[in-house]
Amino acid sequence: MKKLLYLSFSLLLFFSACQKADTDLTFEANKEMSKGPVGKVTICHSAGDGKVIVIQVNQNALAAHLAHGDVVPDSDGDGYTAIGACTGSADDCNDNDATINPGAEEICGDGTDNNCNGIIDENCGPNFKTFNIRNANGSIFAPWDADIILSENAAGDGFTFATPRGGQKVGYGTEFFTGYRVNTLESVNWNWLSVPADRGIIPYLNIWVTDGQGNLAVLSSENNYRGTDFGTRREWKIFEYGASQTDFSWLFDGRPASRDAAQYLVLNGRRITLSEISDRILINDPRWYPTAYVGSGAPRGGYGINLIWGDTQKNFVAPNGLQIGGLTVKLAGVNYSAIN
Ligand SMILES: [Ca+2]
Ligand SMILES: [Ca+2]
Ligand SMILES: [Ca+2]
Ligand SMILES: [Ca+2]
Repeated sequence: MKKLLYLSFSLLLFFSACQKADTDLTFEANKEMSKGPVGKVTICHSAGDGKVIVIQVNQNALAAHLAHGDVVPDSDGDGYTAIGACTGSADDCNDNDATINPGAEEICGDGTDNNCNGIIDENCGPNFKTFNIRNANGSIFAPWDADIILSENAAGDGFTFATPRGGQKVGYGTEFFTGYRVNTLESVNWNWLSVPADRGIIPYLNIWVTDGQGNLAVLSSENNYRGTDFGTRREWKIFEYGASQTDFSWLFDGRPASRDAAQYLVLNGRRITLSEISDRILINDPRWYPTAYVGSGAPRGGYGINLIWGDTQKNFVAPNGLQIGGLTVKLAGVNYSAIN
């Protein structure tokens, strides 16, 4: 009995010293109260000698224990205990978010390691696909010229294009980024595997965009944008625009914008960067676009971001045509590798 009295007194002192638990801890305690078993919470208790032991405490004592440095091993209640926890699975890489744990599915494009395997957005690369745009005779319909060589590589991160004639046009596009803010697009990069004789030519970059209010356009880069920073690059042309033929203020929350004689998009007298475009402007699915506004040289299909080769024969007549691999797109700080 004497021993029990001593223990009770010690516990009283212990908890008296912890009465000023903050509201967060009280919230934690309340959250833990809602879990079973009734009235008890499992914690990793710091024994004071460097050791940590698993104990169960009453819920109304939890806040005091937390204030002393004890921890709830599964603080978000998703069934997985925190990495380094004294009990349980000890593999929850974010124990403050119940949607993140080793049993969760990886969510693409959120920049988060949802399934705690140490890799952010694995198997989430954009699936680019090859497609034909135009024959040498200007037709935009199949059958395509039989002498066009167009094939994607096995890894799905690049393709080969070759042709003996001018006028033809092909593309490599993805719908993966549809719905993303265009001003978060940072760069597009790849490895040259075969370069035509005219090294100045690179595939055009076309980005379909909309404000969701009926305004549509294609933003395009035709010079050497490969690997450059779209947040500072000021060479963005505008094409295939719809109802608005001259006024591009919709891209900039009403600020006056226009297209200059060289087809570049201009804001307040200066060529724009992608980062200057309004948060409201999203990468778009071209299938929304009225056919009347789309020229015969524009990419079709459901590909909001496209790399376009074509027009001029000399661009593609190197012995192996033009080949790229290792295509990547960086958006909102995440580097996406193209995959199949
Ligand atoms: Ca957890
Ligand atoms: Ca978690
Ligand atoms: Ca992951
Ligand atoms: Ca993710």
